[in-house]
Amino acid sequence: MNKVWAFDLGASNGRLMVSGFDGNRLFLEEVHRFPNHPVHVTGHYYWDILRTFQEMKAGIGKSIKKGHKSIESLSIDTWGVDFGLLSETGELLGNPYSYRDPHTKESLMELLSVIQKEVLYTRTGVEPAAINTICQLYAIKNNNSSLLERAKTLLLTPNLLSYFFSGVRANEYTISTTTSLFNIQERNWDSDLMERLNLRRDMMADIVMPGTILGPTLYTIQNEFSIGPVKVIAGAGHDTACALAALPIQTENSAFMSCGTWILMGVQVKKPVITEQALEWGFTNEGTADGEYRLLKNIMGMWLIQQCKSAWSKEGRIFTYEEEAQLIRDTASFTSLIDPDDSAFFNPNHMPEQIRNYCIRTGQEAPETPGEFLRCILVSLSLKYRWVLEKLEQLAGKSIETIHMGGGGIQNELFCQFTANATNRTVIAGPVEASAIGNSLTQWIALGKMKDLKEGREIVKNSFPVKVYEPQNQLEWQEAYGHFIKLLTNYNVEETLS
Ligand code: LRH
Repeated sequence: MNKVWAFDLGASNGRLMVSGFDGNRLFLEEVHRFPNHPVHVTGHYYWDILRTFQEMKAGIGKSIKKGHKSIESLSIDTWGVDFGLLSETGELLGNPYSYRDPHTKESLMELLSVIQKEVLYTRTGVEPAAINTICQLYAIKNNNSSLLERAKTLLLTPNLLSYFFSGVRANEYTISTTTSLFNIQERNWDSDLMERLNLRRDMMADIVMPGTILGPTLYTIQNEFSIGPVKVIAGAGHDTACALAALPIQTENSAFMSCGTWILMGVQVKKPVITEQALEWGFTNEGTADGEYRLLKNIMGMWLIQQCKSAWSKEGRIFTYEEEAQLIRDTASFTSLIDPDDSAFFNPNHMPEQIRNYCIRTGQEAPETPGEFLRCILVSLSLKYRWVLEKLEQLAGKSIETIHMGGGGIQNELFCQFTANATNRTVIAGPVEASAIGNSLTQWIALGKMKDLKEGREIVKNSFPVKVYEPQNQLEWQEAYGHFIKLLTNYNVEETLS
């Protein structure tokens, strides 16, 4: 059976999956998993991208050791917006900044004083936010301009890594649409926008569509592993685009949720939705693996839980997933609620303390025990999805009957059930490894082994199980939603990410 390597990198861990396809069914095997966190040093957050590359190569080594033969190609998907800079001679210039670096703190305001928010949104379809590539570049220009002067090429994270494998410099469509430098009408880098901000358009490597075969692996890679050439494919480079590609969505009346460090909730649309309302509610239009658009909202997802657990583990309190679930079950229902997207939660030193402060500030009982924190987070996230779902229905002009959830977050069954309860919609959860599977689909299509994504989704449906959650306890969830809306109204819902 032919196989491909799908590297799926998130902002908390990365993995190499081997995907096999026998013409009818897809098979997936995890070969290597590694932590992937930004490094905090001298007040900045950087990606240790060479370490990441080293881990990716360790994955290749393991795969070969396991006897995986006939690997046809590889592709890489990652989180959005971050990038690396290359010199004239093709060397990496420093460690890429993480989107959580505080250097962009002022840059959104500064940028919006040059380009009006509405103009930026109309041109790019992306919610103006400090994490976006455009703000990061603007911050570097203002604070570290010599770095930009030396830069010859900007490559977005998946494309930087595929450059390390192939030596080819190209940016891929889905990841390029996350930058807020991509003109959504012209479907290319926005030269005028860049000129107005004094950013160099010539740095932006050309955009290629998902499924472009960049070339064979470099000889150095082949020699290192004593293997022949493997095709390096720019499949869908953005993890969210990959996740959407793999979800077994059957009807137009479905929303998707990609559940990882961030939770992205949206619908696929043929044309971007760029309206005053969409801007006001903080919705973004990004590219899909089949060249259309995902109208979605970024929601601060598992990050809140990851950060609480990291604070607790420093105090020696470590919980298994089963223990976490039990703690949540043993805790009273709707005692305190937060807006998960409040800017206080973006990158605090101590997440539990921020959550407590938020509750006190908003006149609620503050959580004390891990169970209370976890329940507060999960319930609040689920209620936020209901809010997003209602707005999505209005913006897309259709009703949403089912929600397809994919990604690591769905391993938490309570989380899926809460989402069904809060939204009063059927939730179809699976596959967990949606991004890696979507990544492999774009490779199988590029290799001519599958016709298109429609066929790919059908194959996913027949290859991986899903779990269905029906809404429960509507009375109490309706009431909780009422409280949540009051909270958002009183404490400014769109004070997000900026
Ligand atoms: C999710 C994601 C999201 C972003 C963020 C930085 O992984 O790609 O779409 O905006 O990471």
